[in-house]
Amino acid sequence: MTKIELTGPELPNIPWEERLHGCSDVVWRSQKNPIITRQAAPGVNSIFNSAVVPFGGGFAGVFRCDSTARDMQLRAGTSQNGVHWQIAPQRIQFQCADDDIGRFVYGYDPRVCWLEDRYYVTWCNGYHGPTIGVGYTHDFETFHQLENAFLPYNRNGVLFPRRIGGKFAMFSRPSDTGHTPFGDIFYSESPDLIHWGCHRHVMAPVGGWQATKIGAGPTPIETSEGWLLIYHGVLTSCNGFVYSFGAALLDLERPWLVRYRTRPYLLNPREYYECVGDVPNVVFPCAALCDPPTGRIAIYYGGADTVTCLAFAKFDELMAFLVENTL
Ligand code: BMA
Repeated sequence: MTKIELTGPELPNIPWEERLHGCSDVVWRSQKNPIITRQAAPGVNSIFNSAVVPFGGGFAGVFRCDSTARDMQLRAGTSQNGVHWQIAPQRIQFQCADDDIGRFVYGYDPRVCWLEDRYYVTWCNGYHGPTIGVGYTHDFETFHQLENAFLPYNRNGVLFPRRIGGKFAMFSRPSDTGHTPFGDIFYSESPDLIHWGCHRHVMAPVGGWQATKIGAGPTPIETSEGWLLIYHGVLTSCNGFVYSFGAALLDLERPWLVRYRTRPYLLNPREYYECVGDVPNVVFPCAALCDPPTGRIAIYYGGADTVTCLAFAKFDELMAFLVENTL
């Protein structure tokens, strides 16, 4: 097999910590975890399941902040180093041409994707149940909201960072009104980011850590041999759901075709801040940064629905693990 290359722009200031001596994990945690706690913003119960991107020589992001009133909000944030974050004291107020769509009900689990000329935000948006909200920003100060991508009920809407076959592309996970006990990843395309169709099935739960439901995580990462998708999977234990994450490599031009998919998880809840919190036993990835020249990958994930954490991987090692441990 030809060597798989990470493509895309370089990011020399990517947050990075080497794997500790004696650790053989393919994905390892930051020693600074949790990097963001409720102390980072006023009136906040928890900051987790959040998305970051390179921005203006540093970093910016959209953060899931559940308030002390337990409203599920999105707030903007900025950082010089990707580790220490300034989170806005108020929620994002999207500007929207249609009051019915723009009315705030709740927003959670954001993803952020640089696509052509702006940063798009997708999130789980309350509109007669959960569905996929779509918006954009140029500066992380003013945010605009477009139409919801799908009918309720849907979650985990994740845009691709470029058009595929001339169309915008998104993963999503049709679900229900509650703590959905099922869930497959689907692919959809759109000519305009408003009208979505040509839906294709990508992956179903298969057993083990990914037995109950699965959902796309960070924006897919382009490689020479396909899209690297980091995704969460859920196991139903006698004590409730356990959220882990793994990875898959999907066909470049037809991303609903799965080439490789990890049978073992890459990271599962083990540390205190992943096992103890508002929802125990959750690691939930929503963003990844990459630096192609060094192969460094930094993964941002929520811990126990309470804090935001950081983990690291090396691209070559991750790809070798994926190929050697595929389903
Ligand atoms: C999912 C979402 C996530 C959350 C997870 C575990 O359904 O609500 O935001 O992290 O459940 O509670």
